Amino acid sequence: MQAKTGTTNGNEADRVMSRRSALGMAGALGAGALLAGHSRASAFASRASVMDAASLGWNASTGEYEVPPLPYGYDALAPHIDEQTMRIHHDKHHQGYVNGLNRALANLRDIREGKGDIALIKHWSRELSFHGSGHVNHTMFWTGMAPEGEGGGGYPEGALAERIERDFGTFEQFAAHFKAAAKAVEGSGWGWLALEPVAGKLVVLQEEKQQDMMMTGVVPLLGVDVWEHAYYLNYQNRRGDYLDAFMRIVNWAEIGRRYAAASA
Ligand code: MN3
Repeated sequence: MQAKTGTTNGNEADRVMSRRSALGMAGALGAGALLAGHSRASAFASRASVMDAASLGWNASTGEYEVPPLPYGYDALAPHIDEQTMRIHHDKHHQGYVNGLNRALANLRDIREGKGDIALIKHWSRELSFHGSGHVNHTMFWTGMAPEGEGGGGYPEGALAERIERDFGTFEQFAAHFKAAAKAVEGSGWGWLALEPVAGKLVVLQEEKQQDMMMTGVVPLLGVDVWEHAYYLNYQNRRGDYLDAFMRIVNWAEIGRRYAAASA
């Protein structure tokens, strides 16, 4: 996804865009073209650096996505998230989203080439949105956590901390808002801290399933999975307890890096 910029440093922006892998898949990450050519294009050009192709598991030689390995051991987040939950969640659930994403892309390619059933284009488009978002969400989820005391927990620092205070009042008010929104997701879904990059404003969003109710153009920064598969073995119906535990393993350095990349 190449975008022309209307800025005086367009060559630099184009170079950055070509070096980085633009995602263009999840709605949350795919709206850059909307503002390409406008004065704020630079905000979107930098958005891709929240993740790169390798960290998203893109295999250019096969043309398929793969599940990236966890950046820590399966038991590293215990007792907040137990080893069995991590194994099932990463190896089975996340793998399922990647399989569904690759299957949707293959079926849409077949339709384009006249080998598929064009009557199913709505089905495969929905599959792409659901599984593609599931892959992006989980990839950001794993790397957005770290073992408590080894990068996990504590507080954001620097520019992110300042922006949280500007937009939410205090960190505690943000945390209460974030946990309440995630706890109140109806059914399966996610809680997100995201950046609306045009105004440079942080927002908290509820996402249902893997993709519904996000806000077009926002850059996701911190997501918590509130599907029951994420916590039920340990917490059963106590989603709020799981969210309290999650806050003790947030990798704020990584979230701060994402914020810096998204707002550069
Ligand atoms: Mn999940």
